[in-house]
Amino acid sequence: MAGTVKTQVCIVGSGPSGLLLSQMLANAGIDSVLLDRQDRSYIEGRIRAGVLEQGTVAALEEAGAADRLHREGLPHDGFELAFDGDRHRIDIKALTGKSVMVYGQTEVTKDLFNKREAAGQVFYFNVDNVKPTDLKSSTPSVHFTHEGEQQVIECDYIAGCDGFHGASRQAIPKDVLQTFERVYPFGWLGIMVDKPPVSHELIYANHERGFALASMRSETRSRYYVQCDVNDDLASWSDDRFWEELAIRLGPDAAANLETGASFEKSIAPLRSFVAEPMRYGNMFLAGDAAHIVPPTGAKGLNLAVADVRLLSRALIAHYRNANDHYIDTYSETVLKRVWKVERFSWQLSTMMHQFPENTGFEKRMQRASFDDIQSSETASRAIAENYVGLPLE
Ligand code: RFL
Ligand code: PHB
Repeated sequence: MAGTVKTQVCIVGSGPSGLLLSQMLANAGIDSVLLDRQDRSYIEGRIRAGVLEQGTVAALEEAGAADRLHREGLPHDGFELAFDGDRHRIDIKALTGKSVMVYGQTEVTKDLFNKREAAGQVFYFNVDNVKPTDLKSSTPSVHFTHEGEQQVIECDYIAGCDGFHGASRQAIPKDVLQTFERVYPFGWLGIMVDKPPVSHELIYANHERGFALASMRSETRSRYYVQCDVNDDLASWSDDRFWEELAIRLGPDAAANLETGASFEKSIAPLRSFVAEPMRYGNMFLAGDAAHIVPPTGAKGLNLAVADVRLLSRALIAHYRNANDHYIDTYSETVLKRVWKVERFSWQLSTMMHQFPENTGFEKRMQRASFDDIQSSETASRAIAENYVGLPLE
């Protein structure tokens, strides 16, 4: 199907941001077209986030895509911080009245795809050479190639939901776009294993050999991470080496319950903090990883993407329903205020919980003092808990 197609909103990127946006717009009677560089099975297979804030769950409920999440997700009322084997539980329920839900990004994406496909959403997969154009005009368009043919989507608005390596952010002129970045001098080696989790709650551990995280996807499937060199060869990380390292870093108390086995996924992810400003240029909006990246330490990436989409769908719905452009005009400013707070939290927790090669004894003692402060102060624990369960939308 080559040629020109018209729609109200052209959504570039069919990850969680793009899918949720299309669902929220469809619920309000607004048409969209979704395009992605990959295909559905590739997108569904990407193992990434695992912890959903209450606001994210609420957004999925509102979208009508939360039935399976409520059946299969694991509500968590707390998590642990560990420092050289000392453990401190952050009781997020007691401190904030809220909880979080453990449910994989793979499952969120599957649920949203199922809903969009059942509703007849127009998708273009495996597209190439994506180019958003005429962003300042009232008739912007997105050009791309699909199955060897040149294709154009003409629309009122473009939503750039195409992740960190996408084309949307690149379409903003260099003299307008400002970017802010910190690349961390290490990565996370993650594995998935079909064994019960070492603990029923997550454990974030700082050990002199490096960070470790014990997480899960279900009562029978665990997700574990250890800090590693970002250039490490995966082949040098046998399962045996991984289990040995994880046990040391979690400490003997936690490790006593560790059930090991053959991993079925193993990968290394870099850690980065990144923000692009502004998040609107003419009639194109950025949402999710297209505009910002957080290191995974606070479990914020997917949640931040969903918060963006909630604010973007509100803006577009107010425009189409009530001819009210207030939320369109304030989108970038409103979203960025929240983004920077979440960036701060993710950076702070990452800084406290990892071994940095350049750290001297001074920084190491600062890390320990931060942990001791959280352990002895309910106020300090509550500050962590409030960020972990998710800040208000605005
Ligand atoms: P995504 O998921 O990257 O989706 C973007 C989509 O855009 C497509 N695309 C293009 N399409 C058309 N044209 C182009 N030129 C395109 N370029 C790219 C891509 O194929 C893709 O389908 O962004 P989105 O939707 O904003 O969602 C963001 C989340 O995926 C992300 O924030 C989280 O996964 C981050 N993240 C984590 N977040 C958490 O909340 N908790 C976690 O535990 C967590 N762990 C992780 C993570 C991200 C990881 N990455 C990026 C490797 C672990 C890892 C390993
Ligand atoms: C995960 O389960 O993949 C996970 C959980 C919490 C994080 C990061 C990743 O902070």
